[in-house]
Amino acid sequence: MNALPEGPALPQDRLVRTAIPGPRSQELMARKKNVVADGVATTWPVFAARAGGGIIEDVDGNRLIDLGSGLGVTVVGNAAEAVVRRLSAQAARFTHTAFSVTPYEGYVEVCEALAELTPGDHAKKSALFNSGAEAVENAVKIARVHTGRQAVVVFDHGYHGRTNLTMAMTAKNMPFKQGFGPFAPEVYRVPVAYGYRWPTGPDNAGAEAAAQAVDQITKQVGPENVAAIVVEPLLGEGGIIEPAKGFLPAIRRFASEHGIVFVADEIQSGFCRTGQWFACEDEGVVPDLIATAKGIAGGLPLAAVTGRAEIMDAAHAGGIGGTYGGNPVACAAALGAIETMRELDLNARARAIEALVKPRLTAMRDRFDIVGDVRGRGAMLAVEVVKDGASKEPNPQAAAALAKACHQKGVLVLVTGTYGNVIRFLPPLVISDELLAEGLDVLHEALEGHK
Ligand code: PLZ
Repeated sequence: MNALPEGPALPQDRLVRTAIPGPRSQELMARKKNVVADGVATTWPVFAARAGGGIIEDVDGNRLIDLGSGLGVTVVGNAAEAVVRRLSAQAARFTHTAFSVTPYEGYVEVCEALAELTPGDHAKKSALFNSGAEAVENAVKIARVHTGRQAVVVFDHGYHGRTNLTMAMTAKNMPFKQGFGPFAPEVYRVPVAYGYRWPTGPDNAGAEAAAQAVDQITKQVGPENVAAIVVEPLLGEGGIIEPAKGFLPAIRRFASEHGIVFVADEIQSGFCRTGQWFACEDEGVVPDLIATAKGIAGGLPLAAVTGRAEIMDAAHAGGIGGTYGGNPVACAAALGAIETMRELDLNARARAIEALVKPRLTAMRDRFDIVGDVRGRGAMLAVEVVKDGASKEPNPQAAAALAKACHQKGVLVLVTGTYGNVIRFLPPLVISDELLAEGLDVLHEALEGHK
């Protein structure tokens, strides 16, 4: 492709010039060990010096292919031109006033963009926050005050954050919850349509999982007690699980029938990642509220809740907010990121990435018995690693070994999933076709060399 405007200054090629991690990274890791809490772990003991396009350059001068986007954040690439330009100009004017004390235009402009870009043509309003978890918490607060109800329904394999309420909403215990309880009450978990592991097969998963979820909500919670159903339209940390067709529309219908606020957590799947502005558009699902973060601001901490004006307005004045939410520099970055997504048509680019990567992953599945499943959309793709195709038994050891082999050759892939056996690909959308192909070559070699 390379239809991108003048490429970033950073050379767009893989270069492994030291052992990985190199000596300088090792030195920094030793310093980290002394002063950074052990709970803050790192996927890869390599320290960044520069990043842009599809490359992270480390402090030893190695250039690594980035298939992770810093946990799915840098959709527009690192240090994207429009992001840097706009945030620098804003930082020179002022860096903070607190929107709730002295407002500024950038916040309003971001909310205008969100009203335009999010699904549905109803009147919409937004509130801005700092992190994904904070956005999810606020979506729940708004849904509760709007409905006068307390219960929150979430799904198997769901991930919503690390704060107390969002830990309760997150499915996986280790490492996210272990030892950190007690967790917030009134959170109920129901099945999701995980096609690959659905007992009666992927074709039945959508309808059957929806029926089970509705049945459990009805019997165990009572729909009249449910404030919100919160779902990731394409589950990220749980293992890039696309709910089987029909599942999301059925849950959306059930929510409408019972006055339940349907909240889409698009923190990982939003902003062109899946080839659409938001993943829920794939089945035409219009959420009442949508939580966004990550891709929204090109790497600056910003998050949002956007939704039906009458729901968003339910909270009393001063009921939602925070010191930094919608920071002016982060808002400027968001406007730069959105400008970039539009200008480069990153939705089309995400679909082109899928067209390039998915057939290669499918070929790996056909060749290697430990590659059990290939899934995802756009630039949110994954392979699920198993002991063998027949048993589908999760194989987290092999997933970790494959990721490590890729890391040593200078390709950053992320391992995720409830069973720790999913290798996921969340590249920046401005990565070149050449780097993507080379990253896949390295994974292919790692599979060849496994065992
Ligand atoms: N909802 C769907 O993916 C963050 C977290 C990784 P924050 N995902 C990456 C880790 O180990 O912490 C995420 C998400 C979805 C909510 C969140 C939370 O967003 O910005 O990390 O709070």
